[in-house]
Amino acid sequence: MDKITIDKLEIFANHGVYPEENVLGQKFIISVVLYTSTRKASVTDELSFSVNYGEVSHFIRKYMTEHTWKLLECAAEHLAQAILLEYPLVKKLDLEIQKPWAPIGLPLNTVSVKITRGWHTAYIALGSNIGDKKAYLDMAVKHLNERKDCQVKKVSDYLVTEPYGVTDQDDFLNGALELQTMLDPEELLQALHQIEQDANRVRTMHWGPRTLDLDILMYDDLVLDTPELHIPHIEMHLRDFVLIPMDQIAPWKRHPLTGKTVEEMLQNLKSNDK
Ligand code: PH2
Ligand code: MG
Ligand code: MG
Repeated sequence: MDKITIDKLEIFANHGVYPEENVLGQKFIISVVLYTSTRKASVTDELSFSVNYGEVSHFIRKYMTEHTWKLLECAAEHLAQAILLEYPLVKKLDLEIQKPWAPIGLPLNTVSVKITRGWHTAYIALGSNIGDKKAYLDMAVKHLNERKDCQVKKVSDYLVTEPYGVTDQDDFLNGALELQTMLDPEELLQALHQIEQDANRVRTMHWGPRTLDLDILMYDDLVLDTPELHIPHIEMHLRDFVLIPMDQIAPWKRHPLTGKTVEEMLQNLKSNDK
């Protein structure tokens, strides 16, 4: 992607662990690389199609002087998120904050923290088979969308499905959604668990009845396996209640390991069932 760079913007602010830093203030030097497509602006010569680096620079100065954090890490994290929220054309950024006068009692050139942050696309499966199933799925969509670090981009229709696995339970209502998120996979899992808990989910038996089940299906083209989390979802290609709603919102999306599109996975599943 194209980049717009602001290099070594100097500001005076109060971030620091030592109390005197919060009172006296000191110099911070901020560099940011904004990843955005410059194409539309370059063919039209229209600033509104791009990101105004002057505006971003003033935004950075205002944001960094209106807040005080102890850690450079914390300042960088908040500033990165604030820029991503304020400038939707910026999909990703590299941000460095330097503190050349860090009062550590030794001479040094500078200290700094450098981070990369951006928006990711995740697909989430929704399921419920207890109580007001539609209300639970609607609640999940609403709660996710209410977070400023998440934006629900697409929601499939909901469909009634027979229970898969443990079949001696009520029918499910299933769906899928596309999410734009700044959360990393572990944080996203945490957020989904919190929403499941808010829906009064009790975890009794594996694959048992549940008010709300939220599973990460895919996260960008990431392949991740930890004891808590498998991305892509290990059984997504075997589940019509996942692939049918996914086929509505992202039929072209490819499984990062098999290379098959959602549409192909659904066709394969249908022909294997015959
Ligand atoms: N979820 C399960 C087990 N079985 N069956 C259907 N029809 N829908 C589900 O969401 C579902 C299931 C475990 O997550
Ligand atoms: Mg599940
Ligand atoms: Mg689950």
